[in-house]
Formats: sequence, C-alpha cells, structure tokens
Amino acid sequence: MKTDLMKYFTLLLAVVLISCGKSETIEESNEPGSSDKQKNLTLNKIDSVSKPKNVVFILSDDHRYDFMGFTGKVPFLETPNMDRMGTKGVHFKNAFVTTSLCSPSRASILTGQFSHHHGVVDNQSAVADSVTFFPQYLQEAGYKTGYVGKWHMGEHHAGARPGFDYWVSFRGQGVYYNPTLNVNGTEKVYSDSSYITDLITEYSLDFLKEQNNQQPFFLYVSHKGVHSEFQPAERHADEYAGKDPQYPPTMNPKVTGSSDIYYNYEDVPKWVKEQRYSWHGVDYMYHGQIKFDDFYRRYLETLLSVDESIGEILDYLEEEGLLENTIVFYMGDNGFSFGEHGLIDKRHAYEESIRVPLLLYGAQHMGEEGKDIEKMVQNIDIAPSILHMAGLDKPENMDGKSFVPLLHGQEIDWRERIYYEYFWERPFPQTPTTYAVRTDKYKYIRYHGIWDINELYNLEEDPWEANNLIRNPEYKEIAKNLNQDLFEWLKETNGLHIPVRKDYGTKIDHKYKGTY
Ligand SMILES: [Ca+2]
Repeated sequence: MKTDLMKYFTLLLAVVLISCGKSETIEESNEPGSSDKQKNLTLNKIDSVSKPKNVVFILSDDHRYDFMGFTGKVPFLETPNMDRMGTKGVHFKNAFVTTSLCSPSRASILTGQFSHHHGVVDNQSAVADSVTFFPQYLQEAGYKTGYVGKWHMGEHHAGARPGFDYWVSFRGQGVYYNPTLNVNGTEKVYSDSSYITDLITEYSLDFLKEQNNQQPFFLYVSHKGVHSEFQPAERHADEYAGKDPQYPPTMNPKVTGSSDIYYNYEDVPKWVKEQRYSWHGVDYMYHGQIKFDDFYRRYLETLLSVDESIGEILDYLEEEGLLENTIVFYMGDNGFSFGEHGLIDKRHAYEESIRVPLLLYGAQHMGEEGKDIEKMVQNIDIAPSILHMAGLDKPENMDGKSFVPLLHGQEIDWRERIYYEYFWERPFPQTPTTYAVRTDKYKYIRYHGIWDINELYNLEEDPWEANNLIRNPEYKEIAKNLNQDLFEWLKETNGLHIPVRKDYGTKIDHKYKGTY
C-alpha cells in the first residue's frame, strides 16, 4: 500500500505542477471587463440587520454536490458533519458555479463577479489589482478577518492578499503532506508528515480562539482537499478498500446492466467522445496511470478529513457559545465527474461539474431546522449574501445577489436561469470554450470555436443528460430561445469577448505531444 501511495503521490505531484503552469505564472491586469478601479470600501447599511453576524466560510476543492452521506448517493460514504449541516441547517439543493475551475470560481466567490468580469479565466492568471474581494468591505465595516488555506489565484507567492488580518496560506495548489505555509508573513516548513487538512483546521481554530462576541469576525477556510491528487489522511487510508464504485449509466457508449435509460450516443459531441481517451477520460485517465476504482475510493477517503475539519469548527463554535451569532457555510469550488459521459474532472457544463454542495449552519438565524432551498443559487451570490449577513448592501459591481431573504422564506424576485462559461486553456486542450444556460427544466450548452454539435437537455425527464435534443424538431424553439437568452446575458454583462492569455505551461496531450 505504501509503495502504491508513493507512486501515486509522485505521479500526481507532477500533474499538479504541470496543471498549474508553476514555472510560468501569468500575471496580467486590467483585462477588458475586469477593471473596477473604484476602491471605496464603505457600503450602505441594511437597516433590518440589527447585529452583524459572524461568518465562517468553509470551502473545499472539487467536492461534487452529491457525494455526502445524507444525500445517499454513495451508500457507504459517511460524512457526519456535512450531514449535521445538511439536515439541521440549510441545504441549497441547487447550487452552481459560473465557471467550473478552481481559480475562476474562487475569484467569483471572493468578488461576486462572473469570470469574464473579474478576469481570472484560468488556473494561471493572477488577480488584477483593480479587483476588490468582499472581505475588504467587512474589514472596513469593523470585522476581524482571517484566511486559512488554498488561495490559487496567481502562483508567485503565498503572502497575504487584501482583506485579511490573519493569513495562513501556500503557493498554488500546495501539497497534501509536509507543506510550506506562509503564517502571517513567516514561512513555516513542515517535515513531520503533517497533513494539510489538519493544519488548516488547527490554524482556523487558532483564529477562532482569538475571537469573542465583542467584535464581529469572518473566517475563510479554504481546503486543498479534495483536489485531484487525492491523498487521504493516514488515518483514513484504505478506509473504503474493497468498496465498489457506482458506474453512471453514461460511462460507456452502450448502456449496460440494470439501467434502462436511453443513451443517444449519436448526438454526443465529438469532443466528448474524443475526451474519453484522454487525460480526463475514463478510457485513458491520467494516461493510463490510475485506475478508476482506486481514484474513486481515494477521493472519498480524502473527503473524510474535510468532514472532520467541519466538525471540529462546529464543535468549537457551539462549545464557546459563539454559534449564537455565527453562520457557518460549507461549499465546494466546483464539481467533479466520476464517469458521467465517459469523463472525469470538471470544466464542462454537465451537472456533475457545475453543481456544488452548499450548506449553512447556525439555523437559529434562518428559520426552522433542516430547511431545503430549491431555488438556483451560484458562487457569485456568496459575497452579496455574506455582506448582507454583516448588514451591508452589496456594491454595484457585483453580479450576484444576496440569498438571505430566501433563508427567511421571503418571496422575492429571484433568477429563473443560471449562466455558465468556461474558457479553453492550453494545459488541458480536450475541453473547448463552453457557454451554457440552465433553467429548472432545460439546459442549453453551446461550444465555441469548434465544429461540433451543441446540446439541449430536458433535465426533468433526463437527469443524466443522456438524450441530446438539439436535433429534435419539437425542441427547436426552446433551443433558439435559450441561445438568444445566452447571448443577451453575455451582451448585458460585457461578456462578448474571449479572453486570450499568453501561451504557457505544458499541454497534457498525448496526441500532439511535444508540439507547439
Ligand atoms: Ca477546484
């Protein structure tokens, strides 16, 4: 087992270094549409909020929306602390990202803006100086703010970014074991098999121990787990050995077994069929170096320490009586496919990629216990919502909207569709530039720059997105309207441009290996 783990670690460390373009960080600023030069950090107050809430925002990496114990998706998976949040707090059952990739999504969370607005469109771009992170407004309003964990927007340093009084982070993706951390400006090198998730928990608790009920606080806990070099804590290694993964019905071109779904493989885009045999496809995943079943089990094992971390933070807040005025968030930065459409990873606009877990706890401020919210919310809503909890109105340049009224069961004008964008990047050339619009019932996906078929799904009848209806005459008007709607959104939000970055990094591309 140890040898296997070492091999796995070495391989995936290489992947991480490559996928992050570590040696060639692109630092660009003032891209069209990304500029918000105004730095007035004073926001209007919301009178109805009598006392600013403390907020702990816990983010995990690549955790898909349904892999939690209480959803029942994976029968043997146990996540008691996510279950505690999901069943006693608030479960947003329809939470989505606007771009399913680490850095762009993280930037959207921190700014309340679409990727084409904040300008972080890939995993290499740094954030322009003109961009404002919502904790900067909290600081201005008198909050004590802390950041612990993965930042991953610009790889050149691990130092403190604007908006935080307390700072613990690392460069880029970091590592699971023996990390080098920047702890409030001091480099700390671990060499004692310290595990990153546990360190993030410890530093988070250190911050919380300095807080009280006198000054409001905000803590951003940003996990490395469960990003794709999946390495569980030693105490969880092999926890799920021998457990069988569930293979989704679209994993193979011909549906087999007990599934009775109709898989319209003829109308699967060519790029999806090709990606099956690539770094991010089930037929040649990680170029043959990892087996699907092991990959699946390690992901779940790695998730266990994230769940424990949530539990430690909840326990501390409860024991200290801080939960009275504190709201805890748990969210993923993007989803992850495990075989759906023959794919692994994220980026694309299928459900497993764009959906994320989103749970809130501290329910005494949010109505009855164990509330499910069906309305579609997105990563761009986090910043306006947390500002709302602090009694602050969102700034005009945020694209998202506070979902706090939904927590209180208020009838408000809410979005009926969500939009999605992903921009092609050189290290993983298998996935094209993608736009999508999704309603409660339909999803329209449009690809840019390739000669391929677009997609339309009836999600109510076809939750697996197995029957592309784009060529079905009965759905032609629906596709046309959604297409028009998509482009109206892009026009209205200044998104009618494709951001191009300087060429960088290594293509993870076995077909045209070594070429420029
Ligand atoms: Ca991620």
